[in-house]
Amino acid sequence: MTEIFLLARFFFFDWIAWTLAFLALGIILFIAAKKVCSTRMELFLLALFGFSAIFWLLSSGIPSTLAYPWNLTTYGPAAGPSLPVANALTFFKNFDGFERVDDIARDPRDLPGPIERDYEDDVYITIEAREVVSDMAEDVTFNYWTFGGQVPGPFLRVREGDNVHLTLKNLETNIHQHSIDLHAVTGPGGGSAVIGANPGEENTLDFKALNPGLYVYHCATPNVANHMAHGMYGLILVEPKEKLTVVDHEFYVMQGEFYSVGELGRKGLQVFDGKKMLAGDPSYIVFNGRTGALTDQMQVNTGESVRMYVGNGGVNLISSFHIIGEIFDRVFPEAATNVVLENVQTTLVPAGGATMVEFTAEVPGTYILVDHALARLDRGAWGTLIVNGEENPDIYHGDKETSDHTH
Ligand SMILES: [Cu+2]
Repeated sequence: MTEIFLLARFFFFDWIAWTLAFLALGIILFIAAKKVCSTRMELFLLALFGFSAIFWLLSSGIPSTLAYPWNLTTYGPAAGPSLPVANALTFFKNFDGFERVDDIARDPRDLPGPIERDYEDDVYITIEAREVVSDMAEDVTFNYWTFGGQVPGPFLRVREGDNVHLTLKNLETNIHQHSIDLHAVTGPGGGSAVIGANPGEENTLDFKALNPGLYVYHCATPNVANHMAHGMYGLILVEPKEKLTVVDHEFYVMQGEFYSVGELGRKGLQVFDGKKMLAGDPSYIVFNGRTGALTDQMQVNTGESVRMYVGNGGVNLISSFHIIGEIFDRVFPEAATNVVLENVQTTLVPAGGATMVEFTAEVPGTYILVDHALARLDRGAWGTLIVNGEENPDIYHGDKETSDHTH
């Protein structure tokens, strides 16, 4: 309930408090004017004040919290990003019944290992669409829509040529229909045409993984951008028949944007802002679902090889992925498994796309993962990789103690 109280307080201060302040001022003026003016003059002054007050309140902007675009006019192939009023009301009515997730961030180490077999097989996967409540930052609460209760969704791993049987369960407690469009699928809607399920339902998609590579999957229920901006995306790796090289560490990182009516850092439950999303003006830009999600989970030793599977759920921004102080020995651009670039500083991760980067850790210390459009760091787009081991003065040396530059 604290979140709802904070939200109510937000509404109050954003608008109602101003109205009350003007009313109080009006009453004071009325009493003062009564003593010195004629009744006619007093009515005139009062009307003048009233009009000024209304003009001021309107011109300072209809309070953003009340300007929620219930009926936004848009020109996409389906409904725009306004949430139906009934859904918003159901949300508040059921607020205490929603699943609370302690940590919305998926651990970057949470991915299955390499596929050992060298033949095609049938693979059965079930994913639950779960609408939950969790924190974007301390006391900043979001209603996340997820695959599997965390952001990003589970890392799926199959082999080129596999027959995949994917079931989507939409929990009964959810409010919205959900679906999955996998960019690894050849067929209408990337599978969303047959897997979409209403709350309490489940549907299965069967597909053959024809093309190797690392692909984004995401919810494709209209308004698609809206569902993605609530956290509904993940990655599926279709390993090539020839296999990827074996590395010491694999990590799973996914960038995404969140759009709230409350500005950056505003505490309490946040209301989704469809207008900000259409304008491409996110409040939060984060790795793995929330600010500060990647801290000490990614630890490697000097001399060890690392591969990162990096995706971008968007929905608007292209990520300029970079690790401060580390050069990518190899990049598989746009996650194509048969193209390799060597010695890359920063690589693009398109909205709805992915990349794979590989490097060997050589010098111990803390390395910061960023979207090198660096203003985005302050909205949350950074994480850390920790390299442990002996100093390597042939490669990196200074007279001062090394320190990490997180500040
Ligand atoms: Cu959805």
